[in-house]
Amino acid sequence: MAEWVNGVIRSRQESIDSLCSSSAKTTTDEYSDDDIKDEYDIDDFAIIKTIGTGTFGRVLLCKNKQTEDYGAMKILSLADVIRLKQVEHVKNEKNILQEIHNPFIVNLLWCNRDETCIYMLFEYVCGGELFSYLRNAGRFTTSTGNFYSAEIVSALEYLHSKNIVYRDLKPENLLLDREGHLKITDFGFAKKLTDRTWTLCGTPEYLAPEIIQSKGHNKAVDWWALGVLIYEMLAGYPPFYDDNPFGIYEKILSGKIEWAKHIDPVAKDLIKKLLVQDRTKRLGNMKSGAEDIKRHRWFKGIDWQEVIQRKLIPPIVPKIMYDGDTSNFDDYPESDWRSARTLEDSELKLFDDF
Ligand code: ISQ
Repeated sequence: MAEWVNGVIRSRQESIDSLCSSSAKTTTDEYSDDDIKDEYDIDDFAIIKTIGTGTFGRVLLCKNKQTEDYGAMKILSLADVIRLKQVEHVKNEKNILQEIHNPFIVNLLWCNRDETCIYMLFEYVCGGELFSYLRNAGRFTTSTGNFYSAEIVSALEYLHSKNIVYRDLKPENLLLDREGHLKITDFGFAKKLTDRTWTLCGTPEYLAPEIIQSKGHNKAVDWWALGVLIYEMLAGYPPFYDDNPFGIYEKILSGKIEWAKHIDPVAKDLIKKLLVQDRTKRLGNMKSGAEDIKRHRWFKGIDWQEVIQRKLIPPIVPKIMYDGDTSNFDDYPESDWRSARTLEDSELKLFDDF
């Protein structure tokens, strides 16, 4: 249940699929393409504990029995992926994760499937979700919000430079590493945009408005979500809220924002420019792209080269007592993921290229 207590608490939000229409490498990178290995077997890993669950899978802390390295293993039941019509999304997720290397995005190390499940091995990001820190703090100070939003802008700019739209920005999908830097997880809704420049090659007189307007518009959804996230970090609750999802949609579409008293005026100016209904006028989505956001006064004093090199000083440093410490994650009931149904050959075909 999503619930507000004194306007501050809400439960974790499940991502929804109902609104989805379709199915620079840096010096701080620790991994290369060679690290995405395919020679492991799931039995090479000792499963330790569930650290996250979703509608069709779970994330488990695991340990490589040979190297003793920890990892986060995301396991998805193929039968559930089919039942919930997520086949295309899961393929997108894998293809996109294999293409990207960025200090603020969780690193995929290995991926495989058998007749029952998909297995994705990630580096273990031990600090837990930004969501938990935000709920514990109530709201963040201006400088804390400024740090996280700078790292997110840097990550989104990187994704957009690769024509990838993330589409699921929220505090639940942002993890803190052991130093306190952000890592974006969960690319289940991310989408690689197809090159539509050719569509404008037709005879201009005959082009439909949606063809002219759709050029590049998809990236704008991430900049809107950034506006929501900055608001939520500074207020402690999101700008559009109702007990009922349709009430939320109405508020989003109303164009009205109720401003929490203590939101910094400079942050408020940026949020207003991100939460613009007309996507062609939304900051981040105009001809200078992310530059317009990076040049906003809210980021005055931010050296963007230092951001990407993870040189900004994190405002929160997670408490980690030992390697493989899971105390920054919630406890979840354990279940036997090995009992997932084996697929029929006809169903397995859907995952041929996985
Ligand atoms: C890495 N570390 C902790 C949790 C995770 C959840 C999803 C993907 C990767 C992760």
